[in-house]
Amino acid sequence: MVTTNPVPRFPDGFLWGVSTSAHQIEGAVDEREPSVWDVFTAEPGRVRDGSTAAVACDHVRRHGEDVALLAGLGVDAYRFSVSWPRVRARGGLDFYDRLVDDLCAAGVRPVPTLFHWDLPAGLDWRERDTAERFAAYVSEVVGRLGDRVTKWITLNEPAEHTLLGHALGIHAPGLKLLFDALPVAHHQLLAHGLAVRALRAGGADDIGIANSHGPTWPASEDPADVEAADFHDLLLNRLFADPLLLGRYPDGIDALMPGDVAADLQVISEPLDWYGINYYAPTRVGAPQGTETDFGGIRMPAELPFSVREISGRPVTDFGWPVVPEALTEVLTAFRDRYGDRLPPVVITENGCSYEGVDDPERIAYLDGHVRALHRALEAGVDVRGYFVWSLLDNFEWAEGFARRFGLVHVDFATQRRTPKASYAWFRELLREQRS
Ligand code: IFM
Repeated sequence: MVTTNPVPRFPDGFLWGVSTSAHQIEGAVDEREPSVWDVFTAEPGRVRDGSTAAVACDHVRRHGEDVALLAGLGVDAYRFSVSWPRVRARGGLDFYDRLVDDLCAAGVRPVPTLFHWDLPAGLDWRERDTAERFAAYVSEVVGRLGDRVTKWITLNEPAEHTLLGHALGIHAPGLKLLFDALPVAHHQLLAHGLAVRALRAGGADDIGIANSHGPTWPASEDPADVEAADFHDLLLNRLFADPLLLGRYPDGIDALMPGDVAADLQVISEPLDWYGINYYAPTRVGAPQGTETDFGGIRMPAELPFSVREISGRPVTDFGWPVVPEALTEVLTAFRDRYGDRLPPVVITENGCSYEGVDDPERIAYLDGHVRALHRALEAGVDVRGYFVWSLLDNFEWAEGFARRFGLVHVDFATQRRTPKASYAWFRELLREQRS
C-alpha cells in the first residue's frame, strides 16, 4: 500500500462518505418498471462493451453485504439513489425501507438522491409535466422514509443528463438536440425546486443537490479561446448554479427556456441547506476547430462553439481524465467568490477515479491529493462540510459499461464477489486518523 503523510485534520462533524447510484448497482430489473436506460442499453452499439445493468452489482439482493462493507469502512454516511422506476412498481419502496433500516442499524447515515438519471421509460424531460410528476414521487418517498432519513439530495448532475443524454445522444435517452436540449435543463431545475418544496412539506430540513462543476481553463490568452472557455463555463457551471443560487439564468439564457421562466425561477431558487459539488477534473477549452474533439472518450461535435483541448503534463486515469487536485481548491474558491453569501455550505458529493486492479496506488494518490486540496479550500475560508468518494463499488459506468472501475471495492461481475481494494484500507485508515 502507498504510504502518505497524515492528511490534515478536518473539523469535528465533517461528514465522510461514499456514493453509488441505483441504476449502476442495483440489478433486480424485473422488480421495477423500465427506465430510459433500459431502453437505451437494449439498442445495439449504445454501450461500449454491450453490457446492460440488468444485474450490475446485484445490490438489491446483496445489500446486507454492502452495508457490512460500509460499516467496515467506517464512513459516517452513504449516498445512494432511489430508483423512481422501482418506486413505481408494487412494493418498490420496501427495498429502500429495508436498506435505510440496515444503514441506521449499522450506524451509517442514509443520504438518498432522488434522481440519478434513471427516468421511468415513457417520461420525458422535454415535458414540463415530468417535473410535477417528480414532485409527487418525492412526496411519496419522504412520506415513507422521512422518519429515518434526515439528509436529502434532489438531483444528480442535471448538466450531464442534459448534455450527454439530450444534447449529444451519448447517454439515455440518446437524443441529439444540441441547444434545443435547454428545456430539459429547465425542467430538471424546476423538478428540483418542486422537490425541495415537497421535501420541506414532508418535514425535511437538510436538503441539497449534487451538481457537477469544475474549472474551465482557456487554451490560451487569445480572445477567441477565452470567449470559448467562458461559454463552456456558462454551460457547465453557471447554467445550473446561477438559477439555484441567484434565482436567474446567465446572459439571456432565460429567453431560450420554456414556460413562465420568471415564476419558475422563484421555485428553482428555493433556499438550500447545502450545495453538493461532484468534482473530477478541470476542462481546457479553446475556440472551435471545425472538427470533432475528444473529451475523456466523449466525441464533442464540431458544431459546438468551443473545442475541448488536452491538459498535458498530468497523469490521467483509465478514463483519460487528467488528475489535477488543485483544481478542486480552485473550483471551491471560485464558487465562494462568485456566489458569496448566496452559497450555502458545500459538500463534495462525488470525487474519484477509474483504475484497474485491487492494488490501486493510483486511486490512493488521487484521493489523497484531492482530500488535501479540499483542506486547502477550507483553509481559504470555504465552508465545506463533507466529502463523498465515488464510488463504494465498481459498477455499471453508463455508456462505458463495466469497463471503468471507480470502486473502493472490486466487484467480480461473473461471481459478484466483492474484494476491498488497497484504497478501501487507505480510506478506512484516513477516517480512523481523523477521529483519533
Ligand atoms: O459514474 C458517474 C456517476 O453516475 C455520476 N458522476 C460521474 C461518475 C463517473 O463518471
